[in-house]
Amino acid sequence: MGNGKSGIFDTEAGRCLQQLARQPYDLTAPESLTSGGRLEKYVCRSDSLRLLYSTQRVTDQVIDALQELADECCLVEQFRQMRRGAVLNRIDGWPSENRQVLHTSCRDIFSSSPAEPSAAAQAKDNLSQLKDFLGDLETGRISNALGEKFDTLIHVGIGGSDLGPRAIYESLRAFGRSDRKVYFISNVDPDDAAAVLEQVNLATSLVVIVSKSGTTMETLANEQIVREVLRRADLDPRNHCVAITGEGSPMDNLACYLRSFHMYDFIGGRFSITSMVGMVTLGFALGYEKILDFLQGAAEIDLLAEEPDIRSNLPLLLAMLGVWNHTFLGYPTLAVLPYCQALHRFPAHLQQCDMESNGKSIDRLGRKLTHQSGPILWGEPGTNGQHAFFQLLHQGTEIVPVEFIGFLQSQRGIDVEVSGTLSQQKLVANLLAQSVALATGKQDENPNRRFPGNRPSLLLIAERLTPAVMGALLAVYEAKIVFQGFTWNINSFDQEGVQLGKVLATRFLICMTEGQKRHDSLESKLLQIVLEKGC
Ligand code: G6Q
Repeated sequence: MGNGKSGIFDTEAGRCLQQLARQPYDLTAPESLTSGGRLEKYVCRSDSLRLLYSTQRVTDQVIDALQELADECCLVEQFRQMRRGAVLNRIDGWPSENRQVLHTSCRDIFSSSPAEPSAAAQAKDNLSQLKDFLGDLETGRISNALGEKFDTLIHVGIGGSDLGPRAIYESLRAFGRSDRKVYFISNVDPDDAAAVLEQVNLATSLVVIVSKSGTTMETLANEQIVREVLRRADLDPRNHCVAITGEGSPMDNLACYLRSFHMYDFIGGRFSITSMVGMVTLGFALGYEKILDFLQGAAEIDLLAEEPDIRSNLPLLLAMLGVWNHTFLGYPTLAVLPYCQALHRFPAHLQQCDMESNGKSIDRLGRKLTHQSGPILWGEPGTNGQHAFFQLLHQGTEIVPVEFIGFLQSQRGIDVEVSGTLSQQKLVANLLAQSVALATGKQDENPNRRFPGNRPSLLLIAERLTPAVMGALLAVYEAKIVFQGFTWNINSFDQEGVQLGKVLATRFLICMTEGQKRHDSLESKLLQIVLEKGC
């Protein structure tokens, strides 16, 4: 916490919010949404997005207290320091990654005075290398052994080296080049690679291997599968494989790759989409100009996130509404529900970005937290979800705050009027209906048909999901996660919690390769039981 206090409840604003949380705004009262100009008042704007939050259980007093909490925790000041290169990825007094957090530099390329000039210069340099590479693919200067152009890209990576690039690629496919295809391989399940490799023309495929560490078991295994399949097709893997990796990593060896792009310690995997981790694949799919639009959208939000007024700072407001729901009203999960098919992988990306960042139990001094850290995040696109889990959202015993994301226009513009309305209108009508139904509920003498209401939601709305809007949406969520981590006083930028499983998996693999030498070990006993045939 910027003020050195250990817990959110030690702050004056925290105590005030605890009081206010005893009697949150009643969304089920008559005219609860329309009185006092609430619908019009509770709207926050960025250049391309609008956040509508009248369906949250908040009042002006709550928003004022959230502003005070943001100020007491120095959230905006810490965000400014982050963008300027402060070493925020650390636990004071304990060995930790001890790194800067500069994913924002990847898009700080439009201003003449970037927040951290050397990282921004590096980002510009990488982009110019990428521009040349894409140009060479276009002209055929880089081609396969037969001089044919590459028309397919296979992106191999996992976790942060997969989820974000995949989610953004899916979200912008409508803007993709029709002459190019992109596939992803991530899981160490050999069927994942096999399913992709059996449907591509390997001869015209580029394989982009993405691993910041260059040591990730799944990615190295998948790389070898792809290389072997290339060799079996009489193709030289070196002429097809591109590496995206950390400088000096075991993969940073140009002798094995057609081309290498670098990423840096100061960009965490789950925050790396706007680095070369995402840009090479997106540049191939969309073209260079569109990735610049995407980066510009993100850059605009990074600047907005430095605005101190919560009512004008959309990512800060989103973050603090989340803190209100989770920390003060006590709702343990959060559903992000895009009413947009193109965003079908976005909740999966946010699941990693949010839960790996804020799923922590100690503060930035290594002390046990005295409050909850991040919520469990989940989601699926609407309207599909309405025919699945919305029953629980409306009538279940668990209250789940919802963040709806919607667009007024479709991406592809192909739509037909059925029963007097377009499908896009049906989509938006459903989105609005769900938000109102969750808030106001419905009385009925039949208890089975009663909707309790008071289930908070908000709407993130834009005109159309373009590359620039997607960049903005991504940066909003990245900044939200960072602001919440600062509020909960945790280090959002490491992921020690994923290490233990990796170590144990290696022990099982050793057991598998060495046979059952150590018959008494847990690993050996469990393996024997699992591998027993015919069970
Ligand atoms: C993300 C995490 C993690 C990481 C993967 C892949 O923030 O660090 O999900 O991205 O484990 O790591 P590599 O890129 O090093 O292969």
